[in-house]
Formats: sequence, structure tokens, C-alpha cells
Amino acid sequence: MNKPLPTTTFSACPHDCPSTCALDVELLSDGKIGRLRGSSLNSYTAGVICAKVARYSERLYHPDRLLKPMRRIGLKGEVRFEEISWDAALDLVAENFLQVEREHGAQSIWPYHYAGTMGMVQRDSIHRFRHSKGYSLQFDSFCTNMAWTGYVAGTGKLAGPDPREMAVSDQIVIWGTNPVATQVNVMTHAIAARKKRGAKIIVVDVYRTQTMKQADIGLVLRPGTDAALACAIMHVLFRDNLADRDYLEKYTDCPAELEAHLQTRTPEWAAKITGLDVSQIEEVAKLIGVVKKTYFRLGYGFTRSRNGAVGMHAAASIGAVTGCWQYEGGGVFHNNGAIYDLDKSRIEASDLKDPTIRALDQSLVGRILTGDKDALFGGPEVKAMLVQNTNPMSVAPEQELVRQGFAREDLFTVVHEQFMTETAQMADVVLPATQFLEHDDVYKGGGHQHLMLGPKIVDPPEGPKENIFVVNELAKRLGATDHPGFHMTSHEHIDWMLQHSGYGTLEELESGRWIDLQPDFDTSHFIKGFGHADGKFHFKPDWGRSNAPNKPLGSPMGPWNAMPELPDQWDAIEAADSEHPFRLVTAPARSFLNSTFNETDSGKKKEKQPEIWLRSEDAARFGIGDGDQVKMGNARGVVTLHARFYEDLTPGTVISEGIWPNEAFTDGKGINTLTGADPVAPYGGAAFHDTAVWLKRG
Ligand SMILES: Nc1nc2c(c(=O)[nH]1)N[C@H]1C(S)=C(S)[C@@H](COP(=O)(O)OP(=O)(O)OC[C@H]3O[C@@H](n4cnc5c(=O)[nH]c(N)nc54)[C@H](O)[C@@H]3O)O[C@H]1N2
Ligand SMILES: Nc1nc2c(c(=O)[nH]1)N[C@H]1C(S)=C(S)[C@@H](COP(=O)(O)OP(=O)(O)OC[C@H]3O[C@@H](n4cnc5c(=O)[nH]c(N)nc54)[C@H](O)[C@@H]3O)O[C@H]1N2
Ligand code: SF4
Ligand SMILES: [Mo]
Repeated sequence: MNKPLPTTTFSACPHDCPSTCALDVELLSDGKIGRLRGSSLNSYTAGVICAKVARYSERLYHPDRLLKPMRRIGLKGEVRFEEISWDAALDLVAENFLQVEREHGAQSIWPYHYAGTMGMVQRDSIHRFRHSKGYSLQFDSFCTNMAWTGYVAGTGKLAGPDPREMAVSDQIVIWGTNPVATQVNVMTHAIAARKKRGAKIIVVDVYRTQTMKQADIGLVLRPGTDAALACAIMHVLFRDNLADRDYLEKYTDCPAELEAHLQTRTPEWAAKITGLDVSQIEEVAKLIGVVKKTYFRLGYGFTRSRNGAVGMHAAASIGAVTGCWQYEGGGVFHNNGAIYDLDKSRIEASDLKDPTIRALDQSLVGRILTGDKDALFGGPEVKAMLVQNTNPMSVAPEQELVRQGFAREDLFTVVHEQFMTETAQMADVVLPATQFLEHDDVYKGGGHQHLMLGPKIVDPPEGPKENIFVVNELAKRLGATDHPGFHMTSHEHIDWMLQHSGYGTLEELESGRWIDLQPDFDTSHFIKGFGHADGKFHFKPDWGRSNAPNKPLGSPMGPWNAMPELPDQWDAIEAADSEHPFRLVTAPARSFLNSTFNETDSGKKKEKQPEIWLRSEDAARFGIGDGDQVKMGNARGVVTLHARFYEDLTPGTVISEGIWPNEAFTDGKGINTLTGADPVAPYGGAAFHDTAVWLKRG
């Protein structure tokens, strides 16, 4: 007898990736899932997804999945646990939270979460729990702050030309992102433009990435010098009469001032700062000036520096000088966050949010847990945490402090996880979580324009429960379920949010799978004006009062007063010095997604081992050979890993791809031992790619 053919159903990728792919999921006759594919019906996904999600069954049926609630029986970090029932686990958590609240106040409890799933019901319900109890708030700073702030400083709105228009561009500039690894669909559309129209692809990065290998022109510059490149490009545009002066007059705030300011920002000036050749800068500037339909796809990578917001703003400014925004296939795109306008008040219980409660900075978790008064805003110590959707013991900067903090015997930590992550290992109570194919949720694409449904497709094994179950059950035990959001199923939440946002019903989304929310051409291209009150693109942002989307603390931070008024190279980076001659960039690995997928064998096999890539001549200066074990350090700590010669980066730059578990390093200390948590101006953020280090053999 022939085996029945697999049937196919649909979902959406839950991971923190701008592509948010529309998925076709194979259901096998034994009820298990088979391969995942990109939906060819979705105009952005266009049938393509990354390899790590295509083989999701490896993660779903992984033998190391957490299946039972557990409580700690050893010392913190000894990783000795015993299984307990869900009821006993939830009771234990509630008891401890109530006790902490009685003794130290509600703000000494800090629900801590991030982007393990991007589903809005499962990810954001923790806020409903937080607000209904008056626990400490969280200021999100791992990822988007500098990028969004810099982009919005120019455009006034976090949105831009339809990324599908890349397919009709004559030239695509991929700047500070490595889409082959981090958001594969950008390549689909860019390559389509090359095939159909001979579009050129230009890539700007700090090493020759997989993406740059596919480019027509690659610019490898020094980390944190993108604003210098952008200024020199704009200098050439003005100098050679390639600026669109009518556009500048109509659409920008101070074109004459910008032109005067850029007089001295010559290619020669920028070459010294960036490490590029003058001829490379001239060539790219000319192409950008002459090819009107140029689409800039600006990523996050180049903004993870202490001058990151300034770099993003400078790069975005180029488009306002050429006027490429006016054309189909032209403009500057970073993220579409502002097009969705969703009513999440039922999910988050935002009506209960008390803005006077402190918002603790997620990147400062190490300082916070070790009692840093400033990081605690002078308030009570953190005594209990519920951690969901994040793995701070791997991903947060200043790991030495993070470890010390989570090792505190007087800190009661609950970790709700799919795997025994390094954070779960430090918990008092570990709760097993469902994976995305086992629960309902709804997703929005940051790098595109679709709101997408990801319904429950298979039953979880006995044990794992979804995030809203944990949040609702704890709220019940803590006597805090007044808000109607606690009495709704995930279906009801999705339906309510859709209806109250004006996007129909859940039933409609179920039949359509997704909604395309791309605004019309004029809106996306800012033809009727940019997002600021004066309708102009701002070359001269008011950094201290910008309408950045991510500024819950209200006031600017970091050395924001020193930010340049106009696009310029800003000296705020952690520069190399005689003690720290190298600049470290911790770029993403293709087979991992932050710390996710580093539990699967195929991911580990592909990425091999933690490495530091450097030029052979740099290595030789320090007596380091290819493959040698090396120590790399700075005042924050020391890590041990293996050197690999890599010639396609600037002298003095070193690259370490991937957030490996700390335990994958020889001395058990991972890459974030070296990265800093100091808030970047003007609205916070962690400068993951901006670290000065020393290197030696050993
Ligand atoms: N495979 C994989 N995919 C991922 C992730 C992952 O870890 N792995 N992470 C996901 C997440 S959370 C996010 S936010 C996105 C981020 O995706 P991206 O927008 O691509 O940002 P990054 O991954 O930080 O870095 C991208 C590139 O920026 C480069 N870069 C670093 N510093 C500089 C600089 O100063 N100038 C320039 N020009 N380039 C620089 C790095 O070398 C890297 O190649 O990707 C998501 N997708
Ligand atoms: N050195 C360095 N550090 C970085 C970066 C870098 O480029 N370099 N990038 C930074 C960036 S951009 C980001 S966004 C952060 C990301 O940091 P995190 O958001 O912490 O991302 P992950 O490491 O993938 O961890 C997410 C965890 O959530 C769990 N999870 C997934 N789905 C669910 C669910 O439905 N329920 C529950 N309870 N858990 C779930 C996963 O198993 C995983 O362990 O890392 C930052 N750290
Ligand atoms: S490319 Fe990104 S969104 Fe698409 S399947 Fe892979 S991780 Fe998910
Ligand atoms: Mo991120």
C-alpha cells in the first residue's frame, strides 16, 4: 500500500527576524510535522525560508526539550532539580512572589521577557501580569533602540517604501545587515531585481559576509564609521551636482546648512576614518547619485555602536539628498513598525499600567541584579523574577555581572522555557513551554507588511504549557485577575485585537492567513510629506526630544548632549587603544538565531565552535597562528576561543559570529562577557558590536 501523502497546513515564523515568513507546514500521516517551507502565495516570503526553520522538526521533537516543571534542589547553578507537578510549581511561585511583595514591595519583582516568540499574545501577556500586580516595568534595549531612533530622527515615522519594490529597483544598497544569515527574503527580492533588470547590489559591512559575497560591490569599513561614509557620499552628491535640489527644497529641513557642513567631509576625510579607498567612496557615491531608483535597505548591525543612532540617521539622510524616495523601487527602508497600529490593550492590560513605576533596563540586568543603585533608580533590590522568552545568561551584555546576579541565593527566579538554557539552569523553578506550532498566535512583519496568523497545529507533549497559561494561572494564585484579559483564550485575544484595530475578525484571518497592510505609494514614499509635524525630512534632529518609538523613560540618556547636530562621524565608540588594540564585532551566525537553535545538532555542526576571525598580519603581530587557542579580554572579563585567519576585514577588526552558550568556550565564559551595557545616546540600547579588546595566545 502506498503511504498517504503528507497534508499541508499554514503558520508563520515566530522568531525575532525581520522576515517573519509565511510558512507551509507538512503534516505527516503519524500526526507529526515534516518539513516547513516558505509560502509561495505570500508576496514577501515568496516561497523562501531559512534552513534552520525548514528543519524545525529537529527542534520540536528534540530529546532535550523540557517536559516537566522542576524545582531546584542544589545550590544555584549546580543544575540539580527535581520534577514537581504544575500545580505544585505554580503554588510555589505564587507563595514566593507574595512573600517577596510583603517583605520588599511589588517593585522588587521583575517580570523579564523578550523576543523568543514574537507572537503578540504569548509574548506580551506578561505585561498584563506585570501591570495588574504593580511589578517593575522593563525598558527594552537589546535590539532596536539606536536603529529606530536614528531612522525616525530623519523621517519622523518608522515605516518606508514597500520592501517588495526592491524587485523593481535599479540598485539596492544593503547597509549594516547580513540578510543571507539574518533575513533571507531581502536577498530574494534583491536578486530578482538583478536578474530581471540588471540591478546592482552594493553591500556595506565590516567584513566580507555571505551577503557581500553575492554583491556587485562590497565596502568593508571599520566598525562604527558608517556616518563618515554617508557624509562623504553626500559630499560627492552635492559637489558633482547629483543632489536633487528641488526635492531638497521641498522635502527637507535645512539643505543649505547640510551642504555647507559637508564641504569638509570629503572622500579623503572619510577614507582615513573608514579605512576605505577614496576611489571606492567616489564610485559608490556616483552610482547612488546617478541611479535614481536606488533602494536602501538599512539593517540593525551598524547601529549596535555607541554612535549607532547617528550612523543610522546619516545613512538615511543620503536618500533625502538624492530624492530617491520619489520613485517606485527607490527610498530608504528600515522597519515597518508604525504601519500596524494594533490595539493590544486587552493583551497587555495597558489601562492598568502605572507609568510612575520604574522601568528597569533589560540590558542592565547584570548591574540590576548585583545591586547597582543607579540601575535600580534608587529603588528596592530585585528579589524575584519571572523570565519568559529570553535567555539573558547568554544574550545580555556584561555577563560577569549577569552570572553573579543570577547566582544570588536570595533571588527567586522562575524560568519558563522550551530548553534547559543557561538561564533556566540558574532558576529556582523551571516551567516547560510549548513551541509555536503548539499554540495560537498572531505576528507582524517588521521587514515587510503582513499581519499573520500562526494557529496551533499539533498538540504539545504532555507537560509544556503556553505562556498565557503561566501568566493567567499565576495571576489567579496572586489574586490579580480583575482585568478581562485574564479571562480570554488566545483565540479571543486575537479576535478582540483584530476587531478593535479595524482588521476584521479571527475567522477572516483564518481564511486569508494574513493581511497585507502596506500603505499606498504616496504614504510609503512620504510624497505628501515626512512624519514630522513640518512634513520635512530632518537633517538636523532634535536628539533630546526626538519622537523615538522606544523611549519609555521619557528623557534622553547616554552622552546625548554631545551628539552632532548634523550628520557627522561621532567619536563616541569604544575606540581601540594601546591596551586594547582590537575592535570586536559579535555578528550573528547563520545557523543560530541569537541563542536559539544552538541546542540543535545541525546548528552546532554548521557553526563548529566559538571563533575569533582576524587578519593574518594582525595575528602575526601577537604571535597567533591559524587555529590557535587565544584569550581575548578587556576590563569586563576574559574569554578563551580559537583564532581563524580571515583577510576580508580592516586591520584591527575582529569578528566573532554567533551567541554560543558560555559553556561552549574553553573557560565557560561566552562572548557577552566582553560587551558593555552602558546605555547608548539618546534613548538607550546595547552596543553589542562596539567593544575594544586585547588578544593573546593561550
Ligand atoms: N541567522 C540569524 N538570523 C537572525 C539573528 C541571528 O542571530 N542569526 N538575529 C535576529 C535578530 S534578533 C535581529 S535584531 C536581526 C538583526 O539582523 P541585522 O539587521 O542583519 O543586524 P545584525 O545581525 O546585528 O548585524 C548585521 C551585520 O552588521 C554588521 N556590522 C556590525 N557593525 C557594523 C558597523 O559598524 N558598520 C556596518 N556597516 N556593519 C556593521 C555585522 O558584521 C553583520 O554582518 O536578525 C535576526 N535574524
Ligand atoms: N553578543 C551579542 N549579543 C546579542 C546580540 C548580538 O548581536 N551579539 N543581539 C541582541 C539582540 S538583537 C537580541 S534581539 C537579543 C535576543 O535575545 P533573546 O530574546 O533572549 O533571544 P534568544 O537567545 O533567541 O532567546 C529566546 C528564548 O526564548 C525561548 N522561547 C521561544 N519561544 C518561546 C515561547 O513561546 N515561550 C517561552 N516561554 N519561551 C520561548 C527560546 O527557547 C529561547 O531560549 O540578543 C542580543 N544579544
Ligand atoms: S528567515 Fe527568519 S522569519 Fe523566515 S523562517 Fe527563517 S528565522 Fe523565520
Ligand atoms: Mo534583535
